[in-house]
Order: sequence, then C-alpha cells, then structure tokens
Amino acid sequence: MDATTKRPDRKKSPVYDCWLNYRPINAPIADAYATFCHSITCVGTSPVIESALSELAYGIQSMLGITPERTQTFQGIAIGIVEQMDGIAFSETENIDEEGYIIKRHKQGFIIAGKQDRGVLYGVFAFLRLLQMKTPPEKIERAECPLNKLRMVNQWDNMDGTIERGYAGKSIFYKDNRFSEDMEIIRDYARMLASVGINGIVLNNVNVHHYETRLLTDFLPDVVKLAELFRRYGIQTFLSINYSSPIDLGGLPTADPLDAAVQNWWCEKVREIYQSIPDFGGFLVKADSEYRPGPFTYGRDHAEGANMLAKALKPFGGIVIWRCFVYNCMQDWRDLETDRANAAYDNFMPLDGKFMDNVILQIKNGPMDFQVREPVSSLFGSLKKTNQMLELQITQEYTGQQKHVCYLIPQWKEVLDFDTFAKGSGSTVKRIISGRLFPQKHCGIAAVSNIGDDANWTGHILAQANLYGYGRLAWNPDTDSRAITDEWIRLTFGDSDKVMDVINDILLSSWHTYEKYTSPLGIGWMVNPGHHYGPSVDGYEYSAWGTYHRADCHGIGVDRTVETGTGNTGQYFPPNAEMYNNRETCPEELLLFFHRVPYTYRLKSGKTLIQHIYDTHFEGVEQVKRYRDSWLELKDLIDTERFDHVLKMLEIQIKDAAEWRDVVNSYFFRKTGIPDEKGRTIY
Ligand code: GCW
Repeated sequence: MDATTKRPDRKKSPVYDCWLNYRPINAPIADAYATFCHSITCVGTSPVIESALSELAYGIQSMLGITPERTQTFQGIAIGIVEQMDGIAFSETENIDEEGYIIKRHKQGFIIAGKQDRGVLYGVFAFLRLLQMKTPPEKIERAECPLNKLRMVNQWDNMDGTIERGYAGKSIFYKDNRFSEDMEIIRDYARMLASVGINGIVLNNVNVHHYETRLLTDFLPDVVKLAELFRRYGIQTFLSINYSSPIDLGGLPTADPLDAAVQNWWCEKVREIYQSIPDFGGFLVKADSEYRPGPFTYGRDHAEGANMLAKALKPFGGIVIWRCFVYNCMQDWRDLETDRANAAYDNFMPLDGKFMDNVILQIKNGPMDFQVREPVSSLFGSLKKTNQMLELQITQEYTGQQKHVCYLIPQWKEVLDFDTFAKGSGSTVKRIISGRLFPQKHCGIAAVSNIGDDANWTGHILAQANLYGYGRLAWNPDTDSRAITDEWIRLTFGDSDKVMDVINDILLSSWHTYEKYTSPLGIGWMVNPGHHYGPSVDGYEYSAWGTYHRADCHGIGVDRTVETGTGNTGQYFPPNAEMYNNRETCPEELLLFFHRVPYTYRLKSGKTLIQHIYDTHFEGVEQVKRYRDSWLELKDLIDTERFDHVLKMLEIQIKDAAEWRDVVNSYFFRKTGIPDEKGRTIY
C-alpha cells in the first residue's frame, strides 16, 4: 500500500505545513524506528481510521524515507480500535475514554489504539509528533484522554470571502457568496485541527447575514460536503444561525420562539439537515447582541429562545450553543450607572437551571470583550445548573492583529487556572468547563480561529503557535505554557537550542510586552474604533459601546466597587469579591478595571500610577526592539523565508508600538501635566 497516494500533491513548504512539517530525522533515532515502520496493520475500518492511516504513512515517509506497506498481519505498526485488537493485552493504566489513545510498544513494533476511531487518529498524530521530536522508542508509550469534551473552533468567515476580525487573508471556505472549490486547503486545515485534538467546527460567522442564513437551505449540499470532509478527521460540523430564519427563509411573519409555526419550521429544518448530515453538531447562536435578532424582540427570554431550538435538535442528538455576549451597545456614555461588565451576568444568572440539557452557554473569557487584560467572567462558577463552555479568541483582534507577536497561551492559562471559589478553593474555570466541578451533560471550550488563505495560514508565522497551543490546552488545560512552546518550536522550526531559546523568550513574554505599550492596568480599549488597531485613547470614550476609561486630569479607571461603583465586584464569590473590591488588594494588573485611581497613587513598586504608565510604555517598545535583535541572531539557523518574514513583522511591530507609546504617554502627560521622572521624550 502507498497510503500517501491519497494525499493530493501540495508543494511541501515549512510555512504552509506549520507544525506538520515532518522533517527528516537522522540516526540513531531514525534507525530505532525504521525497523518497525515498513508495515502498518489496520484493525477496524472507518473514514477516520483511513485518515489516520494515510497520515501515518505520509509522516513516516517524510521523516524516515520509508514507504510503509499495508499488511494483514502485525509486523511493525498496528493501528485501530482497542476492542478489536485480538491478542493484545492492555493494562489498567491504559484505561481511556472514548476519545483517548494508547501508544504501546510490542515485540512486533508499535500499537496505536483508541476506543473509537477518533482516538486512533489522535494517537497517530501523537506518535508522529513524538517521532518528530526524536522521542526514543522506549519513552513513547502513553495513554491519554482529553479533559474537555467539546474542543471547538469558531470560524468568523462570511460567504463573501471576508472574515470578521480575520488577519490572515480571505476565507478558505467561501468566495463571492459561494463555497470555495479548493478542498485541499480545507482538508489540510482539518488535518491541522485534528492533529491538536479539535473535534468541532462552526463553519460561519456568528453574525449571520443574507447568504449565510441560506446555509440551511440553498447551500446545504455544500455544507454536507464540508461536513463529510471534517468527519474524516473526527470533527463535527456546526452552523451559526440567524434567529430570524423562519421569517427570512420560511416566510413566516414572526420568529417568536413560542409560536407553533416557528417551532414547526425549525423542527422541519433540523430534520432536513440531519437527513443529509446524520452527525450534525448543532447551532451556534448570537442572539439579541450587537443588533442581531433574538427572542427579546418577542418579549421572550434567552431560555425560551434557546430551548425552542434545543427541542428541535434533541431527537437527533444535536446541541444549541448559545452565546452570553449580550449587552446594551447603545449606551449613553454619560450614564455612569450602566456597566457593560455586568451585562452577561445580569442577563443569564436569572436563567440558571432553565435551559434544556442540550443547550450550552458559551461564555467569553472576560466580561467585556477579548481585551489584552480583563478579569474572568463572573458567570463561571455562578451558573451551577447550566451547561457551559468557555469562548476564547485566537484571532488577535485586540492583541496585535497578527502584526504583533502576542502569544496568548499564558493569558488563557490564567483564565483556566482562575479560582472562582464557587465551591470553595480549587473551583477553577478549567474544572468548571470540563464538567469536573458541576455535572454537565455538555461542556468544553471554543475559540475564534485565526486562519485565512494566507500562505502561512495565520498572517504572522508566530501566530501559528496560538492555534497549536489552543488545541493542546483544550486537550489538557493543565499543560504548561512552556511545554507547549517547546513542542511547537521543535515541530515547526527544528531543535536547535539557540532557536528554542530565542523563540521561547519572545513567545512567553510577548503578551506582557504587548500589554505594556497598549493599555495600562486592565483598562482596555483605547484603540481606534471599528478596526481596533492602533492607539486612540478616547476612541471609545464618548461612544455607545459601554467601554470607557473615564480619564480626567485627576485620575483614570472605572469604579466597579459595590459601595460607590457599578457593583461589578459583587458578582464574584468571596474572597475574589473582597479582593477586587478593595483597591489595596485588587491585583494591580486589574486595578483600573475595578477602581478609579488618582495618577499620584503609589503602586506596590513604589511608582506613581502616572510614572508606571510612562515606564511600561517605554519598556514595551524597548522589549520589542530586543525581540528584533535576538531574532537577528537566528539568521543562519532558520530558512530565509521564515527568517525574513518574522524580521519584517518585528519591524512593523516596533514602529507601531512606538506610535502606541507616544500617543498614550502624550495623552496622559497632557491630561495631567505631570512630567516623566526620567525626562524622556513625550509629546
Ligand atoms: O468584539 C466583538 C467584535 C465583533 C464580534 C463580536 C462577537 C463577531 O468586534 O466583530 O462579532 O465581538 O463576539 O460577537
């Protein structure tokens, strides 16, 4: 057999292949594996196992230069379903759940097994990863299961080919209001996602416009094709829907969830979908948010709105993923009482326990909107009788738009490790979303993807690490940030120590660096309205979006305390509530999020707030310059294409970071008249 013949020929390029480069490896590791890599035996058949087989053969051929034969008898590598592996004894410690995998040595060679075919695929990707990282065969054995059940990506792709908040070119899925014909690139995306354990994809933007509304009708045959492709990689397909579909598609006068004709319309629609996509995942819904239609129009609440869809999906095992990103986007900036940070909690807490068991609430990590820094949403832990999942943003809307290097894994780790104290200490977000704190029928994690049709997928090559890291964290949120970068660098660039050190240093510090030269101490925003790139301190200050810093000549920050502010701190459990409520105990990185503070206030460092603002903005830019200098040391250690690309991006980052620094510092200098203690140039 030559399983690789199944792969269409796309020119191998390290930029395109990302962490699936499968670079040749040398003796002695290559020799240690080579003996066993001439034959693959497949136990069980399914499209997913076929993908696993083809990937394994391709990886082996690429790394070891061997074209494995497919054999009936086990002579080298056996892959397949645990229960069907006659004569192979699995031990207690190899007890895995449905999606887990086992890699095992055997006198004949290696066994890669799963309880189900998805596990086999994950096992194969793990095996290839370990091989690329030159893991000695005696250290390759493992049994692993994912901690989160749903591990999804959300595409914000529109059918006209644009991607909302996309920074890596156009959509790989759609062009000119049609489906793209280039299935090969989509197949490679599916491979990449599966390689890090992603098991669900939402194919279209949560803002569902005219053409996307018709994914349920005219374009359903195209959805079927994509679902078939993703299915081969163990990835379930979901669609974002327009809540007004019964009106737009069905010609009904209403989309009221309590209207019988509306309910029937959805039931019928769902039935049709399942006829052609039997394993369809369900719907993602943005309702009553940023001008999207929803149940509020009809005086119904979100539980009534979601349950109506859930009822239609239930007989087929489908789920409704209902977003909690609901707030008033027509706020009057003069109104000091209304607080956008309170909105998700205020809207959804009263509904805890009212959702059907096939509804999941999808909650953004923070109460505002994917800022470089914000607290964790107070809904986590507060909702106790509702399925819930975390929503992250891989695409770097507020974190440098894939022009700046901003490795987000450390930020996500803080979210996942955050202790809500909902059931005493140890009530972390990661335990909540994995269903370990409260029982939940469905739960997990989703993130807005950062890919487009750019040759390198993500615009900035180093942003590939965010997609990789997201998948690895979704699989196991306990994984250390450094372990993830180590892996990613080795898989992507090879294992030169120097390359490892330089890229690790850049990635692991990049989020804080970005934070330093953009917005101080959790205040967020201060960006150009609309596209959200570049500094504009007052960009959102007098707008309707509910995102204010309230700076005047005395101080800055939003008073969110219980006594004198918007009461937001009171949404958290003690001791978090007290900690945030008190200016002295509030973590400084969130100081301005929760408190209004005079510029002369002394931080723990002994610096005044204003001096801290100046210092961090200067430091941030210097740090990016250091990234550029250390990157230059990699000149002969990385291929020219990737070396030049990152260098160019770092130059852009330096220039734009300096703009941020100067605008922000000048703004505060002009507001306060307080000079920089170090006498640096401020305009
Ligand atoms: O932050 C906002 C983004 C919108 C996005 C929205 C959401 C898809 O600026 O572009 O819309 O969040 O999450 O729904």
